[in-house]
Amino acid sequence: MTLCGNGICVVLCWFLGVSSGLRPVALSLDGKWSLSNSDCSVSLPAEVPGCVHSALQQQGFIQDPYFRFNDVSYRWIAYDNWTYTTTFAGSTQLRASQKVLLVFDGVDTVASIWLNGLAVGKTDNMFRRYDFTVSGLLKDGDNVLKVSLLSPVLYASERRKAHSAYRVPPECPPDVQKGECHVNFIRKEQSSFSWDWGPSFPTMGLWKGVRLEAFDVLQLIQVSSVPLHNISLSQWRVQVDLLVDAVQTTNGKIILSIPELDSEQILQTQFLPGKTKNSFTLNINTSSQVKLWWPNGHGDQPCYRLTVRGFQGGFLVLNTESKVYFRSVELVQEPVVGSPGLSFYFRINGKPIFLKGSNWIPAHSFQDRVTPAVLRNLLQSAVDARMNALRVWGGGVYEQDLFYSICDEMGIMVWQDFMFACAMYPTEGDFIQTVREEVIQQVQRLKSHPSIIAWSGNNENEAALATDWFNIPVSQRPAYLKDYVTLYVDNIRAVGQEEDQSRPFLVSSPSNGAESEQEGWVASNPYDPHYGDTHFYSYTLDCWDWRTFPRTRFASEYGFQSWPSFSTLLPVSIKEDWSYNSNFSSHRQHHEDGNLRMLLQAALHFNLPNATDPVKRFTDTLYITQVMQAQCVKTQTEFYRRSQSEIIEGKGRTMGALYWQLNDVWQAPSWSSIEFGGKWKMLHYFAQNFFAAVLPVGFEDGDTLFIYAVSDLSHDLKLRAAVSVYSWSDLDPVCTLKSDLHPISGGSATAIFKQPVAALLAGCGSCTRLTCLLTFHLEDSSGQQGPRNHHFLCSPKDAQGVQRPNITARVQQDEAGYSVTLHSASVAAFVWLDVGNVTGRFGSNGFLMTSRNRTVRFNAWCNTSVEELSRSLTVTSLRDLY
Ligand code: BMA
Repeated sequence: MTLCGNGICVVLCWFLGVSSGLRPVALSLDGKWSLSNSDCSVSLPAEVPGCVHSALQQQGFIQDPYFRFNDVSYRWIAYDNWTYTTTFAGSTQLRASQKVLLVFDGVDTVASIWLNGLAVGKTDNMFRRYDFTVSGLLKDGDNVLKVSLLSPVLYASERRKAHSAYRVPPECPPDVQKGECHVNFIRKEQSSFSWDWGPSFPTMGLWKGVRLEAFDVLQLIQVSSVPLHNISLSQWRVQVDLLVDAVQTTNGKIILSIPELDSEQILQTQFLPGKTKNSFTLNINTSSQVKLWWPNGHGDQPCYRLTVRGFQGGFLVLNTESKVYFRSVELVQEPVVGSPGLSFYFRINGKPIFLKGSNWIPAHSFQDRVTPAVLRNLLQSAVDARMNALRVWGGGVYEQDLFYSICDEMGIMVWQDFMFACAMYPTEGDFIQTVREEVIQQVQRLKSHPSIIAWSGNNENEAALATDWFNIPVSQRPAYLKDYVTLYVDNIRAVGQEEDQSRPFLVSSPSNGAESEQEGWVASNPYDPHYGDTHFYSYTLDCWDWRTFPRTRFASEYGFQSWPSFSTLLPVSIKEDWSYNSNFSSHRQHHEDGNLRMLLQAALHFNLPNATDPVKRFTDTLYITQVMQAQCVKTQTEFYRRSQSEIIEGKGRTMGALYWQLNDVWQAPSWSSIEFGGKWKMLHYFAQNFFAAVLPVGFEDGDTLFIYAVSDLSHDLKLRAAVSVYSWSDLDPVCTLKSDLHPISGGSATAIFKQPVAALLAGCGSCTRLTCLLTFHLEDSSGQQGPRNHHFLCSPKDAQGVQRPNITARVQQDEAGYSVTLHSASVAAFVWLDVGNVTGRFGSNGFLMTSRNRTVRFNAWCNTSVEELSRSLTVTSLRDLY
């Protein structure tokens, strides 16, 4: 079958002016503009697309905004108003066209737009595309286009003042975030006024392209296609929507075709004047075999080429080509035997799928720096950690097209939030109006992507109301509930569902799904584990104790903070910052008591660093926070994965584990598993194992050791657990045990080993909980299946017999790349290889070393050498800290 060659399937759109025979003209206005502040004391060249902060830095007016405390030093930028100006030549061809549109793909955020001194329009929503008709306003020769941006901070504050009838909380972020207030009053990236993992950089600018489009007949604004499956007829059809701007009523015919599926449809059509959405259906030839799109780990992601051509009186008036992928998605919420409540899981192409992954936040405060390479690297890292899903969180941005195209290609399922988070929102007419348009445009833009499997109205706003985060007086509660339903149900959901019926629509995350709807859209407890999805954070409870986790249907957020590595902090800090108690370390921490909580959690199981050298103590502390985070998230994720087939005390059948959070917006402590710049934290290396398709999970319940075999495969297996008991003081196992072979169905978690720890140790030399630890794996007749795992019988800080491993390392190069061969003198836990600022990643890292030698591959992302790697390499394990 011919698929879209090499993933390159360009969308071509061109439109012919039929009457004049002229092609429409598109004139890009991207490139160098000039920029000035309100009193013209600062003026400079500025790149479009781009933002004020980036322009100021590029022209040397400011330093790196991420350096040290610059987020606070540069606060003034967002309190000023800024004007972007460009001059362009107005050709006769442009001016002769029937219609000329000035198109902004994204304006951040509140602006008035002037062409040759005349006002052409206003903007108030960074998530919308704007176009303004400028026919008649263009001159021959030079035309001057100005975009005047209002300070987003002052605008938000004005809107807040104007909203005097009642509060729309929260007014301001907590002080520790050093942010700006009232972000909920402006339709802009909500985390740009600060978040608990990110700085306050309220950006301003033209963050997407600007151009003129001139045409005589019609212009295609958006083409989208959604495959729909009729199960009873086992037939596919593709619904194709064309958003068209026609100069006058245009009759003609449309030809839809997918040549590879031998499917074509010719339809008569009439485009009415102005902007209209026109829907067509292409029935797929039932004798053609449709290859389906599958999530990563469940199959391939084949795509087909769809062509749409429009003719008027024999002339081609539109011609576009795009990709179509076929898959179905259902969110199953139905009664569960032995459990009150409803199930909550996704069925893709009829197959129940456990979602494994994380939550995505903006990859930079300045979106103009999110390059294709940055996106590819992060998404490849997600896939390399065996994720099949990401949630695009509602406090950031609707990501750029490329993000979703890569997810399509890689099989990453996307749970797409609408951009509302952790707040109440106003519901005045103009706010609702702009939100409706935002939702229409975003759904039209994104709905062709098979990767998106669900829309979700907001992040945590149902929970905020239900559990009263903002101390709303009881008497006023009905008004807030009404506003909530107005915004998310009567508008966002209604508009979203009108545009796209092909996927489930959730109103909030977390929510109780269908049960929330029953309870009037705000459930009394949206965290109820018997329904929907949950978010769960606890920093004080012991994360090694799985009993503290909710046995939920679907864990869409959970996590622990850690610090990024020293090499990531280096470019934004100086020597005096390199201690855990420095002003810098507190400044970068935006979560109340975050630095302390990390150490308290770590101290439950580990000795904390006590080096006298201050820098070593600092880097050791960074390391121990990563150890703590990796182990905590591992324990919690393994708990969710092993809970997929069981109902215990009425709870279970967990079908999703999306930890908080995948990536970082800057160099600071956060819940991420990937540091700003792309370096993997220990957690990300752990994810490679805890998200493996076949995984052994070990845990204790009432002093009995259980090992579960978890399988995401489609076929059944027969597996046994093989357990090795090691003494902390010796690299040779004290004893080994094997279970019987057990049948393991595809897509299940099954207990295959059970033994009281005391009995196990009694049969194993002189082992005690303090002197020994366990490793285990799954195997069948063909050998080991899935990764090796381990289980500590006590906290490593209490372990007896732990030796200094004195690990030595040798870097080598062969045809396949680089490798590091380690030699250890003893059992070593959380062995961590770090090559500083040499970018790349190891095959595995943070592992438990129970052998004298181990070779680890290093995949370099840039040119390096054995010398550079040897020079940069440090090896740390738990025993090196104290
Ligand atoms: C969740 C998220 C974010 C936040 C994270 C960590 O609630 O939705 O708002 O960053 O917790 O606190």
